[in-house]
Amino acid sequence: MTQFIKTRAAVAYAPNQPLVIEEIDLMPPQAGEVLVRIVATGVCHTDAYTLSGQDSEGVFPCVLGHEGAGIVEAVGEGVTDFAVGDHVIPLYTAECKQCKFCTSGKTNLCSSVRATQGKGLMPDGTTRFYKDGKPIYHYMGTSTFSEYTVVSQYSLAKIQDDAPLEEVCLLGCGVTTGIGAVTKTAKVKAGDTVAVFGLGGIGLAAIIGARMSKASRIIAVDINPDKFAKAKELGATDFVNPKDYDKPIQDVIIEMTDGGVDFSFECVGNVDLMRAALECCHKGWGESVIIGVAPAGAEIKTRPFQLVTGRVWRGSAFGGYKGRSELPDLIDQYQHGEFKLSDFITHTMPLEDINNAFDLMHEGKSIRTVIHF
Ligand code: NAD
Ligand code: AHE
Ligand code: ZN
Repeated sequence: MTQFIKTRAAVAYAPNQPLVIEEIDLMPPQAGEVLVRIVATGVCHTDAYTLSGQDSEGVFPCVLGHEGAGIVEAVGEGVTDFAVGDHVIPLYTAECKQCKFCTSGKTNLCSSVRATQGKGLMPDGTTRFYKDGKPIYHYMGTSTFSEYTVVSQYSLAKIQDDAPLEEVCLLGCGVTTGIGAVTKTAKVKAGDTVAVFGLGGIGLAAIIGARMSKASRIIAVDINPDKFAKAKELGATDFVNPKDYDKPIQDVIIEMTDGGVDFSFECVGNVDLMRAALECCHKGWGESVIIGVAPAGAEIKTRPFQLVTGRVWRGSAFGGYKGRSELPDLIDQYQHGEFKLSDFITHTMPLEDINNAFDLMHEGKSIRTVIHF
C-alpha cells in the first residue's frame, strides 16, 4: 500500500483555464528519483505557452513550473549523488553524463529522460502525482508549481547551501537561458554588436550576458516601451520600438549599425521576429540565435540567400548550460556580484495567487514573479 505524500499544488486541468490550487497526492520517489521540497519558483513565459494549449507536448491535467529551487527531502533506491538536506535546482534539461549527447562534448541536450519527459511522465512511464486516484501529469521533468515534487536524479543540480533559493530559482530557466545563449551558444566577444529582441526575463538576461562579454553595442528591441528602462539599467545602449517605424525592423537595425549586427537573439517566440532577427545580422558573419518558443505548427522562413551570404541561424536551449556540472559555477558568478537576480524579481506572491502571476505577465507588467511556498 503506497504511502502518498500530501502536497499543495497548482494544477492545470485544461488549456486556458485558471490553475486550481489544491492538495494532491504524491508518490514517494522510486528508484533513481528524488523528492524535493520546492521553496520558490519563478513563472516563465513557457509555462504560459503550455497553458495556452499551443505546446505540442502539453498534456493535461498537469503540474506546470520549471524554474524552481528547493531542498532534498528523500531519495529513491540507488540515488548516490543527492542526500536529504541538499539544496537543489530541478533541471528541464537533464544531464546524465552517460548518453551519446552528454558524452559528445557538443551539446547540453541529454537523451536520458527526454522522451518520457515530453509525455508528462517519469522515466518508468508512470506519474507520481494523483488526485482522487487519477494521474496528474508532470511537466518538463520538474513540476515546480507544487510544494513537493519528484524528479529524476538526472534532472537535478546540487547547488551551494548558502545561495538564496528565492533568488537562484531564476537560474532554473530564464536567467541561465539568456546569459548562456550569449556567452556559451553565441560566444559573443568584446567589441561585438548585439541586438536583443524581446525584453522579458530571457531578453534582459541576454543583455546581461552581452554586457559581461563586453559587447560594444547592445540594441534592445520591444513593442512595450515600459521595458526599456530596465534594459538600459542592465547595459543596453540603444532602444528600438518596432511600432515607431513604418519599415521592417531589420532595415532599421541595418541602418543603425552600418550593415547589421554581429549577433542577434530572438527572445519572444514569434516566427516573423525570428526572420527579422536573422536578417538584421551583418552579411558574411552575423549570427542569430533563436531562444523563443513558437506555437506548435509554426515555421520559420527567410530567403536562402540570407544564409548563402554568410548569416548563421542557430538555437539555444537552457543557454547551452549542462545543469549538473555547470550551474554551480554560474551561482559562483552570481555570488561574486557579476550579475544580480533581484533585478528580475518584480513581484513575489504565495502559491494561492499564482494565477495573478500569469495575468501580470500577459499584461506586460512583470519580468519575473517568484512564488513562495
Ligand atoms: P516574457 O513574456 O517575459 O517577455 C517577452 C517580451 O517580448 C515582452 O517584453 C514583450 O513585450 C516582448 N514582445 C512581444 N512581442 C514582441 C514583438 N513582436 N517584438 C518585440 N518584442 C515583443 O517572456 P520570457 O519569459 O522572457 O520568455 C521569452 C521567450 O523565450 C518565450 O517564447 C519562452 O517560451 C522562451 N524561452 C525559451 C527558453 C529556451 O531554453 N530556449 C528558455 C526560457 C524561455
Ligand atoms: N515542447 C515544445 C518545445 C518547448 C521548448 O523548446 N522548450 C525549450 C525550453 S523553454 C524553457 O522555458 C527547450 O529547452 N527545448 C529543448 C527541449 O529538449 O525541450 C514543443 O514545441 O514541442
Ligand atoms: Zn522557462
